[in-house]
Amino acid sequence: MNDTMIPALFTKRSASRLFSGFVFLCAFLLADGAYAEQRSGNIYGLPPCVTTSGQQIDAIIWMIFWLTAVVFVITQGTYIYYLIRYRRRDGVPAHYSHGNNTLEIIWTTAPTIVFLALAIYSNRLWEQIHRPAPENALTIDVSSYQFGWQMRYPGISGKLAPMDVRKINPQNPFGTDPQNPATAQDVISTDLVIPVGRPVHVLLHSRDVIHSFYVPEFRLYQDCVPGRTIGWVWFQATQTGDFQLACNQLCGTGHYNMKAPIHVVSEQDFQKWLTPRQKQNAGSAQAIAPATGVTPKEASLTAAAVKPNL
Ligand SMILES: [Cu+2]
Repeated sequence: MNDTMIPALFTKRSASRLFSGFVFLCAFLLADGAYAEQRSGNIYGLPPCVTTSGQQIDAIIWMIFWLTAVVFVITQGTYIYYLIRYRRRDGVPAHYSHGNNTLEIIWTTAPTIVFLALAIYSNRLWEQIHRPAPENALTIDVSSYQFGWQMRYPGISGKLAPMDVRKINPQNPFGTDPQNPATAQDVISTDLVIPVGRPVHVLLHSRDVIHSFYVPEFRLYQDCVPGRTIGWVWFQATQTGDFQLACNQLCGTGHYNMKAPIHVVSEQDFQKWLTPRQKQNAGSAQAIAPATGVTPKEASLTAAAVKPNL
C-alpha cells in the first residue's frame, strides 16, 4: 500500500459508513411512526407527566441527561480539538506517548464515583416510590390477557372480593370465589377510571403470558406475571385527562392492539361513575334511575358473568 492509496481507501470507508448511518436514520424515523397511539406536541421530548412519583422519575432522567450531555461535550470537544491541533502535517514528526498514569487514575475514579452516586440515589428513589401504598389508596385489580385488559373495582362493601391466582382460569378470569357474595358485587370495567389526587394501588395479574402495564404519562412500566400478584405499584395522578394503558411486553400476535383507555377524573366524577355500578351489582337495581347512565351491558359485567376473550 503506498501513500496515494490511503486517501482513496479512507474516502471509500467514510462513504460506506455515512451510507449505513443514513439507512439507520431512515429506519429509525420510519419506526418512529409505530407508536401505539399518535403522540401530539413535541414527539422527541418526554410525554407530559401526571403522577407524583413520575415527577421524581423525571428529575432523575433530566439529571442523567444533563450529566451525560456535559460529559459528551467535554470529551468529544477535546477529541475534535486534538484531531485538528495534532493532525498530520509535513515537517512535524509524530510523537509517541506511552500514556499518563495520573490522568488514567483521574478518569477512571471520577466516573466510578459518579456511577456509584447515581446507583445509590436511584436505588433510594426506587425504594421511596415502591413503599407500601397509603391507607386511603383505592385498590384496583388489573387483569391482563391476550389481548386486552379488565379492571375489577371494589363493590358496595368497599373491599375487593378475595382472589387466588391459582384459581384463575377461562371460567374464572379473576380467580375469585364464586360462592363469596362479594364476588358478584365487584365492579368490572374495560376502562381504567381513576380519581385525581388520590393514591391508586393496582394489583397486577395475568391470565396467560407475561404482559406489561405501561403508561408513559404515569412514568410506570411493570410486568404482569402469570401465577403472581404484583402488588407494589401505586401512584397518584396530579391532573385529569384521558390516557392509554398499553401492553409493553411482546405477548403474541395481537400485542400491538392490547390497550385500554384510562380516564383520570375528579373525585366527584369518579363517584358518579362507580357508585351506580356498585349499587347495580349489589342487587338494588330498582334503586337506580335510568338517568345514571349505566347500560345493562355494563351492569352485567360482574366478575362472575365476564366471559374472557381468550
Ligand atoms: Cu400483552
